[in-house]
Amino acid sequence: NSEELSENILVNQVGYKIDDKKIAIIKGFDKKFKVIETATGKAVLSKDTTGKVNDESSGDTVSYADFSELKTVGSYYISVEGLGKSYDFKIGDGNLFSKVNEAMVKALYYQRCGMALDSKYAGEYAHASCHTGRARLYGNEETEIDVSGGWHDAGDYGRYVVPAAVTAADLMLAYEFYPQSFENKYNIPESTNNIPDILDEVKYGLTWMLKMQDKQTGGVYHKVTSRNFPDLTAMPDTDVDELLVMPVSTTATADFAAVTAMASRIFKDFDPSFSQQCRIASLKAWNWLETNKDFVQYKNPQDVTSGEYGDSSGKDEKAWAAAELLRATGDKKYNDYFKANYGTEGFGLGWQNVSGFAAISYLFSDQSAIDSKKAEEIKKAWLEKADMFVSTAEKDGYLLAMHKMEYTWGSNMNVANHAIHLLIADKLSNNEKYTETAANCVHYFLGRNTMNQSYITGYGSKKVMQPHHRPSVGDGVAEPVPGLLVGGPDSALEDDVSRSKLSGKAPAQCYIDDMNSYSSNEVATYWNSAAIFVFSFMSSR
Ligand code: G3I
Ligand code: 9MR
Ligand code: ZN
Repeated sequence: NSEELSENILVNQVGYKIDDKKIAIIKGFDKKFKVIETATGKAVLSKDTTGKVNDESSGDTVSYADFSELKTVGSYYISVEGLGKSYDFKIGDGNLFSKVNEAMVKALYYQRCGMALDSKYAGEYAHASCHTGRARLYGNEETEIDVSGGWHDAGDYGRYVVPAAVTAADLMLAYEFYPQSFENKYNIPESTNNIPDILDEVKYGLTWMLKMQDKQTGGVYHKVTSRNFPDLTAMPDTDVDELLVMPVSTTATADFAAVTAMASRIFKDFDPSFSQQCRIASLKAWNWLETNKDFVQYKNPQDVTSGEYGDSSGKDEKAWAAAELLRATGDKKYNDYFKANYGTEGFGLGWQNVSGFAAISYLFSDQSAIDSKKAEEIKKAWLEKADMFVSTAEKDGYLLAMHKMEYTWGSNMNVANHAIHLLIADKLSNNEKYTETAANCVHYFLGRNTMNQSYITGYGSKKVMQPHHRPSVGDGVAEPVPGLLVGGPDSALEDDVSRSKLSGKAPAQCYIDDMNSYSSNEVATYWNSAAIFVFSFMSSR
């Protein structure tokens, strides 16, 4: 029966924009496909597939059903004789993606710590306030400080400065580059003020981060967590393990300096006093970096097993701080530091390598103190890397700028970060190849992948139902908290479920929708935020 659902016809299960390229990916090599209108069952297009690519990351041989010429708004599916049919999808405008984008921003509200989630905003995901007690400084029995607030990092309840800084940075950049995508309100407690909701969310995260700074030295504590991860069924408000504030690190302090400098600029008109507070905190953190030139590395002591977010270098973080402080203040000394210390170092946009954020800051700065020769060099390297991504995607079966080695823990962040790189490249040097390749990230997240799986909770036909996310496990609600992007395939198989169920699979297939598979199915704020940048682009046109 050709009308049975096929796992071999892969589409963006949400949809495609009217004027965009519209491609379904077919596992195997079938010559003919049809686009069927869902309501009538009538074929509106009948065509030959193209291409035949052996995809290294998935082990699949794929061909393409290109129906870009179909520009009628509606609901459809793809049908291939002998194979069956795809999930339904829509053809529509940017609204298709702005809904998902809003849910992803709202998901950060659901991650908030230190306040009750009222049912007025959180509906069935409401819970009482959590982690509001004072936390003890590790190794200092007497001192307890207030570090309440911020976002739960991921599926756990730890709050870590390094990934939170990246989350805030992604969100601010999304707002700066695509402000038109943030005109709607998301029903959060701050929705009635005059600040865009996405910036209210950023402020929530940064207000906590400001508390993580040691007022005396300006250094920033690495994290506040319990010693060990709580039980998977623990709700935020029932997790009452003792909270520990772990020591100051170079990476936390430099990321903090960068992101508070950025906020001082972005909040200048919206919230002058918050902007000023961020500026002062940033300068103080920089001062710590100047007086503590040797790298202070964070490592979990033996008795602490919560997340580490370790790093072996603070070079990229410090360069990012210098770039943001230069952009915020115009002070030439930051340019001197940046020029002397910044190589491009891979243009990372993740928690461990932040050199890409440094580049973006330097390239889009309007300060006269920047060195135009240095900026030209960086721009050239940025565009070369973008061209490399385009050519990788042209060879990839799923049209992604992903090498098979990049399906590591949080591979979906790699997918999104490559798209961000391409979108920034397009801002530097307009090129349709860049935006088209970036859009493939969204198609991949929403189901056009070898797993036929939408990786975002609440969206798509085959959507994630069992994320490694404590509130979703513990709340007794069948549907997980919506708008969360999971980590995605991890070929290193870093949990027991993956090891027992996925061994031998191709990298892009090392994914399982199982709540115990934290290495493939956990969520994290900085995966969401990276995707938010890309979805902001998709909803902006
Ligand atoms: O960087 C290497 C790369 O050089 C190598 O080629 C590749 C081969 O597998 O591995 C890469 O390292 C991986 C690294 O992530 C990439 O960033 C490691 O295998 C992998 O173990 C590591 O995973 C991190 C994980 O914590 C374990 O430390 C994730 O990035 C990070 O997102 C995740 O963060 C956790 C927090 O600790 C706790 N809270 C939840 C959060 C999300 O799962
Ligand atoms: O829930 C934890 C998750 O947030 C982390 O990313 C992951 C890796 O550090 O660890 C999870 O906790 C597991 C622990 O490491 C081992 N025992 C089972 C825990 C999950 O319930
Ligand atoms: Zn909490």
